Amino acid sequence: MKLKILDTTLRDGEQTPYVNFTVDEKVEIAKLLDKIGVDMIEAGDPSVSPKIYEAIKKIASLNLNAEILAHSLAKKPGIDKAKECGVDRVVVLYPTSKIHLETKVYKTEDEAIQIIEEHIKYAVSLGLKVRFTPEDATRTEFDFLVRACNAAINAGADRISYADTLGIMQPHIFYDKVKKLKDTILPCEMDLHCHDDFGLALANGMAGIRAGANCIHVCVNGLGERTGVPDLAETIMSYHILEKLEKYNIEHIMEVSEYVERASGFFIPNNNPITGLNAFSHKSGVHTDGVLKNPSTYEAFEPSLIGRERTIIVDKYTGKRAVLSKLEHYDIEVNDEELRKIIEEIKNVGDDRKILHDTDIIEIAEKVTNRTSDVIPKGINALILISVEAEVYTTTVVRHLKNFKHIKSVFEITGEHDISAYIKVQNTAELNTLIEELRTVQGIKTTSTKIVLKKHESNGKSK
Ligand code: HCA
Repeated sequence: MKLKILDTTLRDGEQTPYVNFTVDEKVEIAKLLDKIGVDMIEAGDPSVSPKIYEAIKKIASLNLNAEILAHSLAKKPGIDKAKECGVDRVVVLYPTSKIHLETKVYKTEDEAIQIIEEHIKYAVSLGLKVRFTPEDATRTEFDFLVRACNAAINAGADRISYADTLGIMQPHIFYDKVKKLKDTILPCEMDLHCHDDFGLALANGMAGIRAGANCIHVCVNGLGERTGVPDLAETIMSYHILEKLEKYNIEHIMEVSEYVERASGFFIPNNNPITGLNAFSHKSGVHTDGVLKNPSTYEAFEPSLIGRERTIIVDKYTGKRAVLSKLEHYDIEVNDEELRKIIEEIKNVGDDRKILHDTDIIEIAEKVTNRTSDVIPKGINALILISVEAEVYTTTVVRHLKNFKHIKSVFEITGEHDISAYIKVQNTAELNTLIEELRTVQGIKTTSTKIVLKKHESNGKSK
């Protein structure tokens, strides 16, 4: 299979509501994408802002292995800017659906063809490779779509991006459409740009690749306009595991995902496939029993392939084997009767509380066995006391802090410090990273971290 992956985190990904990257962040993301081995990086539309222009130019000068693209409307100044940035390829975007032509750009079909031809010829005359994107292609009347694509190819475009701009395709319909278009237009490489409005973007993309296209557009963490486009990690792992296409360096997938998560402030839901916190966590007694005997019973692939670890969740759903494995993890030895009582207590506490942390399990074991254990549980709770610069509005800093994944609550306080943030992290390394990141927040003068040893609820229960 000749699959190519184009990552558009820096273009469509930055069109995600409330997401903006700095130039340095864009350069770093491009380098991380290149480590994974993506074939093309769509670095942005240089006409949008001076910093986007600067970032594209910097990325184009890095000599990465990936082909670097700039997006442009069918306008000469945009194409000129792409050329100035030194990219390998420019994307000429023009709408082709009736609704876009008649109610957005007010052009007839003939006028559209003339604009497409003129701008692609112009880009080719500047020595640029060209991809033509017929925007809203999946709602474009077939004969006109063929006319527009052929005009673009004749003018010098060597790639067409079949854009499902509204994300309205279904895999079986998209398969037929891609096949018919590919079989009808002049020979040309075909990209698929599928939006995820119904959660079908990756499925549509994979169907379109089967139908003869050869490139899928993705964003790290599924970013993109509205609900985004296929997630880079999901796409690469689907091909790697399900289609046995082992072309990309999957060991770097988490690195770019975590970096983009921090830089975008757009957090990955726990149940996200591949990159989500729960992707390799097992909870029910039946599942944990199976996984502890043979991980393949409930895992499609070994999490260490992408540098992740399996987690066994212990709560009221948990069976004997999982509790034992957790106790063994902390070197806590128990006999059969103690184990039975620990499980019983876990079920009672689990019925009352939403989450059981490892600290709780250790505490239950100590109570049941009457022996104290000298162990450091997973998970750290801490209070970070923050002082802000005199000229900074404290609420602005608070608003910023609320976007941090590990910060559970933030208070504006009186006294020596201005803000108190309650945080939960997995380990000291995560705590360290969080503190480092807090120090880069504009307006934060100092931080002082207090690790929580024990949290007491008002009803007297300790947590
Ligand atoms: C846009 C439109 C686009 C372009 C896709 C592409 C779409 O955001 O400007 O160039 O392949 O969905 O039509 O993202």
